Amino acid sequence: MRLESRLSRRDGREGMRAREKKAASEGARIADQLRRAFYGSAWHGPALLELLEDVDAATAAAKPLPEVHNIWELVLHVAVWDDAALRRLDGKKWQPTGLANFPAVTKPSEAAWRRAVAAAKRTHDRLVKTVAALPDSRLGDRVPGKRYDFYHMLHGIAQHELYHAGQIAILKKAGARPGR
Ligand code: NI
Repeated sequence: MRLESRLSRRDGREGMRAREKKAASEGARIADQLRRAFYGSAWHGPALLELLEDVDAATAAAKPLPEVHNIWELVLHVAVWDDAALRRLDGKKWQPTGLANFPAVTKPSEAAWRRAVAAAKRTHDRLVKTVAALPDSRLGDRVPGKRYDFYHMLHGIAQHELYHAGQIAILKKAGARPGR
């Protein structure tokens, strides 16, 4: 009996240590950065979804800067790259180009906009979950078809989300200009 309780105590301690180790894994740390870039609290300021909180379908589909993708297109594009990261982690060569890179917005409506944001969230959540569980040893593996490794790509995904989040912040300001 006593031995059994000692053993289960030890198992509990070891379980905790294993969990701590997992929480400190590089994958878990990158997953945290991805989560912050997308949902908040990011180091620099507003994350992607924080910027989208007050954006409706009309604002998302507007083109305040004619030569620049609109907010809706940027959200679809960010999801394309979260998905690309997942495919590559799955061992596939994947380089979205053309319409696969910047999908077209068809029939804008409030429901379609909500669906687009929800789909981007789902893809991002899948990526965060996958990256959090990634063994550190995989981070040094080369991305299929690329000269860089997964560590570089996954940090790049967080950078990419915030690069386009910054564009969305500018588009919101441009769209809110008086007289428009
Ligand atoms: Ni991009």
